[in-house]
Amino acid sequence: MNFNTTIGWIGLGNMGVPMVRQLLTAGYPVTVYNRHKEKEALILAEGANSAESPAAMLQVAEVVFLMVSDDQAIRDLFTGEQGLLQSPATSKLIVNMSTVSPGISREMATLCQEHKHEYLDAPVSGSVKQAETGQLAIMVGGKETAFERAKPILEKIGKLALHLGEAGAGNTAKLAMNTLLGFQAQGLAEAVLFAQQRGINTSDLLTLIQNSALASVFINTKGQVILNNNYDAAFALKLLAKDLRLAAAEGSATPLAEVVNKTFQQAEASFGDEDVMAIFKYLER
Ligand code: NA7
Repeated sequence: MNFNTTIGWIGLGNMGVPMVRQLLTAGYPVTVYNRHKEKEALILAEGANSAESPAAMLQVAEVVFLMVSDDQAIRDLFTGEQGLLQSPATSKLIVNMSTVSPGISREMATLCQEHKHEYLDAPVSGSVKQAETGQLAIMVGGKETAFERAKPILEKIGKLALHLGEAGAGNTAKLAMNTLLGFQAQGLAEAVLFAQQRGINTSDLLTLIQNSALASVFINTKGQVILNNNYDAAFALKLLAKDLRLAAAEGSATPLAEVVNKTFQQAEASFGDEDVMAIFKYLER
């Protein structure tokens, strides 16, 4: 891969736009596609080109990335009318960075192989801030040869790109990470509530935690969310609820995962658009 490699990018949401910016800044030619075309205007003004459809994109791009919402979006974009696999092109590399189920990645990897393309799942850890600074951590599933092909580009988007195994391994790792994120969010909420109900000041409790072996960037950041009573979504609760559902659908849930999944599913109706830490407001009611 060199800087003449034409990159295709599907999905210009909150994450997609800053990730494309990193690639433009690195000097790659980028062709974009978004279902609602009006969202393309911003990034076209910054030097990207537009493709009429995913199939048309595969005619011009050697490597295509996807950053979209869910399994259904992936299915539509690969197999729908004018989808990627409707193109007669071969030998392309398709990198799915969306947080989706390991199952759909295995399915798309098989379809890609039938169409003589390579497929990687490469979901990310980190949010918009990390996307804006190229500091995402990228977990990758798929063939080693495909990973080596994608690596120079992934390194422009993230600080780490780690190959974990066959197709679906990246998605599995992402679900493991977000399961832990759910535990930590609910754990912090419950510790603050326990202390508050017994007269301990929240700010004092957080200071104690940050000066103990439990200190972490996560607790520091999310502790501030509770203290400032500002639940604007850095990572929306409904997205974590989606990931916990995907993890549960993998079967053989462990005891804590079952409880935390249940709590987030119940909280989603009232607090879905707020930050994950709004789990505190749900438990406080
Ligand atoms: P956003 O900002 O909600 O953006 C979602 C993107 O997915 C956006 O480009 C959508 O296109 C696209 N989308 C959703 N459904 C479809 C279908 N059916 N077909 C085509 N395109 C679709 O999400 P983020 O950028 O924050 O996050 C993306 C991923 O990272 C996600 O997996 C998270 O869990 C983590 P639209 O603009 O609506 O036309």
